[in-house]
Amino acid sequence: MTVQDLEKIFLQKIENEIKIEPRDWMPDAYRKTNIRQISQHAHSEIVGMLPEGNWITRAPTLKRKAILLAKVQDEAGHGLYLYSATETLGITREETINDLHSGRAKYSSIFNYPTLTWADIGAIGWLVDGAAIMNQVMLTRTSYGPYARAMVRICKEESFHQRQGFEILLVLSRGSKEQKEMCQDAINRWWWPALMMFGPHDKESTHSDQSMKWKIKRKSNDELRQNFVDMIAEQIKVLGMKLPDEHLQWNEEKKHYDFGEINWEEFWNVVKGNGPCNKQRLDARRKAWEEGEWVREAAATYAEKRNKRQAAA
Ligand code: BYC
Repeated sequence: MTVQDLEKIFLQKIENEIKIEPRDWMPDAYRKTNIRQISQHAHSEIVGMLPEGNWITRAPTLKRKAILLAKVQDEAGHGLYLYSATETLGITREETINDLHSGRAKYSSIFNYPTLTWADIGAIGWLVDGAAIMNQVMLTRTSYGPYARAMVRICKEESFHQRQGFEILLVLSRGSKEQKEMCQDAINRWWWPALMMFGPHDKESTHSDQSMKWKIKRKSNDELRQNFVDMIAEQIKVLGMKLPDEHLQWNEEKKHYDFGEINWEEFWNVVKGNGPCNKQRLDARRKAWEEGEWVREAAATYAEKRNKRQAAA
């Protein structure tokens, strides 16, 4: 079969909503785009554990601590499914992780902001996990099978995360004057970075056109961002708080909320490594990798010995 024939079969599968599986022929660029996106997603899950992990020892009650601990562990699980999905595309875990540590691979800009108060844990759950779900629900229908299947479970867990975040803010919003202020302050600081999670405007997005054709992405960056604004603009009414955007207003004609412009200079600055916590996050990941060396060695030695024992038996 010629490459043209193989490509035709591949495109027919995409057209007919048949998932592409690891052993199927796929264009090199499709493989590369998936490796890029899935591994960056995996890195985001793992780096995303850091700002929240920062509050495990300071959660206000034992119950809150247990919930936060479970949530952070869920993120590790998400990283695991996603690194495994990346491996099905023919790249090793070591290579993807090296790309993160060397700064070659990106992770979501959002995790380069600090968590200053307990209300930030609420804002992350509500806004950051909320934005993540908005994006990831469409990814349950992405064309690469292992990625789509990983997303189904991840979305279920993320929706629990979002509710726990909203509940933290709901309690604070009904609390003392100081608690209300803390709640508003966290919303003020996380709102714009959460909107940045969806990536550049469609017209500036390098990969969108091709990714939409291959059905890796099903909705555009701007479309998802608009859906998110529409959802949060309603939910914030329950909290009795305000979103920090004077342009936010219901547009009856468009049946959407209008909203202000993102500070793109800030976005690209953070993406390029100059956000408030970029260095701290990468240093923490590199340290964890170095300190985990003995665990990887022990596991590999155990597996090798067990294989030899089984072969001899
Ligand atoms: N941060 O052509 P574009 C989570 C990069 S959190 C950093 O539109 P694409 C979690 C982009 O990579 C969320 N970089 O790209 C929640 C590209 O650069 P490269 C993680 C960004 O891929 C709570 C360039 O800008 N979710 O899971 O078509 C706790 C041009 O962009 C960002 C995912 O990763 C950004 N915000 O669309 C713990 C979802 N935005 O790669 C964890 C999967 C853009 O050419 N990913 N860039 O060097 C996606 O859906 C897509 O990759 C994006 C971007 C929508 C993010």
